[in-house]
Amino acid sequence: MTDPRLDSLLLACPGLRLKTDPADLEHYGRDWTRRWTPAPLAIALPGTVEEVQAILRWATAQGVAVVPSGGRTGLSGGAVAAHGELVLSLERMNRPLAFDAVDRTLTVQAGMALEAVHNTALEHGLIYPVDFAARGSCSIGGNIATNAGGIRVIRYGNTREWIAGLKVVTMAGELVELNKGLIKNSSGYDFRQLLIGSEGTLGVIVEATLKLTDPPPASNVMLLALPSFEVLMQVFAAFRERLQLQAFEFFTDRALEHVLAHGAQAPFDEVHPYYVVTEFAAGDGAQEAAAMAAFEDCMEHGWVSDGVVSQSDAQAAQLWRLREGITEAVARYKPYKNDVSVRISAMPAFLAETQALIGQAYPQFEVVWFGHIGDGNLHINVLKPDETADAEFLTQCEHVTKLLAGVLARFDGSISAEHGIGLVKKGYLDSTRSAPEIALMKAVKRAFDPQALLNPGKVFDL
Ligand code: 2HG
Ligand code: ZN
Repeated sequence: MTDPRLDSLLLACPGLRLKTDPADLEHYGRDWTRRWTPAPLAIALPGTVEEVQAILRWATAQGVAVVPSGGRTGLSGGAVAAHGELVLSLERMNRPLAFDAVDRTLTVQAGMALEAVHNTALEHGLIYPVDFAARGSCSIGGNIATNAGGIRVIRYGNTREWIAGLKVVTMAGELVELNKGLIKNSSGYDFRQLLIGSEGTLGVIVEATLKLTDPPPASNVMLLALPSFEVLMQVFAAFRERLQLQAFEFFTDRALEHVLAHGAQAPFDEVHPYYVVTEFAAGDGAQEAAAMAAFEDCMEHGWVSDGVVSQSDAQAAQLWRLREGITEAVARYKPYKNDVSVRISAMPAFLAETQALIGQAYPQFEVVWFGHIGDGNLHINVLKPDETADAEFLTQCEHVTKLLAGVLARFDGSISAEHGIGLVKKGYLDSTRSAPEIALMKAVKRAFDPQALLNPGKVFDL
């Protein structure tokens, strides 16, 4: 072990598992953004809450910066360690701890993968309903730290709605229990909600008590082809009026092209400019009839040009793949990602304006549009042209984001709907949050972490 600080860490936390191999530093020092060169001091892999406390006490005493680390599937650089920080990986703390049938809660360690949480809930006949494509690799602690959204927000809300309690270790090494699984608790500030979405800047989440609910009946998935995006909201209204929607997702022909090139099966013989994937309860005659009525209504109005409904679970998975496979299918083009939201009602106007703006400023760009349109959340992926150098592409994309931030400010939208601010969007935070709000955020950060050692430089610079 080369750095003497690590000897003192092992004295403070005897038996702590540490990794310092260059390959490990590289692996744990980055997330899915791939923009920064990882350069952590070392990787600490505690196995207990007490070890997390000892690490943070040591870091505070030594003035060492710490980056909390889950599955590192984030898209905003929130888990990047590029400046000699100690990475605190929760990956060994990945077990379910307790299930309570009366409270309908599942208490888990923060390093548990979302998919493992889903499976454990199902073993008890219940579901944890937050879901998205990275389910196999992301960790529940990371989901909570970013208030992750995903494909079922329209039905169940964000991660925020599903957290009954948190155990958090502060930089002082203190363990705080937030809300303790209570449903009603009007005893002052709700630090649980403050920690949710704080992107690892206020404390390290070590355990979470998750709310569970009844599984929905089996679901049907319908893929719709749309002639234009102007009709998107009419289609949404037609379906939402008649059905309890579990998802309402959108993507363009460009997005589909990439997923097909990546091995998915074409859903229709013809190409259409826009597509929607929607999900609703199956095996319920009334829901199915309502879905058909909505579809026919849309066809009559010319809002929909074609459609297909899943006839089996396998076909439902195939249709979902067309939407969930987009991120992976475009990954090889090193896309610059924007994850924005506006009120649902403003979506068509916002889409028209931003499409025109980007098209005029950078006509050479291939832009892949998709997202959780039923929540007003759009993912805008700008693909890097092969001939453009990385640095030049980044400068151009930063300019695009600046333009986008201007439009968002006018629409009262958000520069990050569900991925977080991290490093990627901190320069644009003021398009969404006012100066007094940002000042309050900084004051809160100082109260939790006076030396600014926890995930420094993420969300804002102090
Ligand atoms: C999704 O909705 C994820 O698939 C990823 O939030 C979005 O890759 C993206 O831009
Ligand atoms: Zn998303």
